[in-house]
Amino acid sequence: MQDWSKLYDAIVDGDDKTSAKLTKEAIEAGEDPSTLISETMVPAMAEVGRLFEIEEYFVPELLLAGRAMKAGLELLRPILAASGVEPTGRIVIGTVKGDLHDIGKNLVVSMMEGAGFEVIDLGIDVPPETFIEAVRDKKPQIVGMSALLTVTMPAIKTTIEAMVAAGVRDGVKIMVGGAPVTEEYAREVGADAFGENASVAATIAKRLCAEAKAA
Ligand code: B1M
Repeated sequence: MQDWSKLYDAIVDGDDKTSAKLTKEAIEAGEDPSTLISETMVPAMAEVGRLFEIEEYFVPELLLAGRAMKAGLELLRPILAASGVEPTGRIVIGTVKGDLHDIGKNLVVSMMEGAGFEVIDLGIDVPPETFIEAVRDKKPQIVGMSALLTVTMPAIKTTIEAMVAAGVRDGVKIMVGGAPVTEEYAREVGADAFGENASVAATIAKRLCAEAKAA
């Protein structure tokens, strides 16, 4: 892979125009989208998080960095999706209630699409009722929930409990993820799987889907 540190810098600096321009150049240079994301773009967002933690960055910088990351991801998404062949299965996914972070979730969506899944993306700040409605309407094999804040992580539990109460839990596999979420937490709240990152999530989704279809 070529040196794409300027793309890294563009994301850290929150420069969406340069991020898009350099991502385009990387595509034209034939870079593998997954490698570009995992080795350049995701580390840039981790650096943004570090700068926020040490109070060099504040919310406006987070917003700008998020926008710069998205500008690049939007260009890579169709390429990731095009690598899929047969529809592998259907996934309903969303960021849980109270949580506005969607960059990681969008990455998961792209990787799932790349793995051949039909993805119904419910967006951010998704209340339990919307997940339940989507399960009833779309009949997915998998429901994915993302949470990025320790204070919104409990919404995963609440959503699963609401799904149980509504009688829609048993027909689907549930995968959860996001920075504060752990394997242990996933087990504790009754999810079927924890996805540590987007590419692992796509691999696990294939297994879950096969299990759901076999059941
Ligand atoms: Co916020 N934020 N943020 N933020 N933000 C974090 C998460 C934080 C860790 C920053 C920090 O303090 N270091 C911190 C949370 C602390 C905590 O709870 N422990 C934090 C905070 C505090 C906040 C606010 C409260 C700030 C404030 O207002 N004072 C506020 C909350 C708003 C809300 O949600 N209600 C807030 C707001 C924002 C912005 C809106 C400004 C912006 C989001 C823009 C957007 O998403 N459109 C933002 C950003 C950008 C971040 C950081 C810097 C980057 C997040 C990100 O995109 N990471 C973040 C710091 C950090 O994470 N280092 C931070 C890159 C992304 C690729 O990784 O999302 O982890 P991630 O996704 C990974 C995996 O987790 C996994 O796969 C992805 C790809 O590999 N994954 C799944 C994710 N979902 C999955 C689902 C799966 C499977 C895998 O299955 C379904």
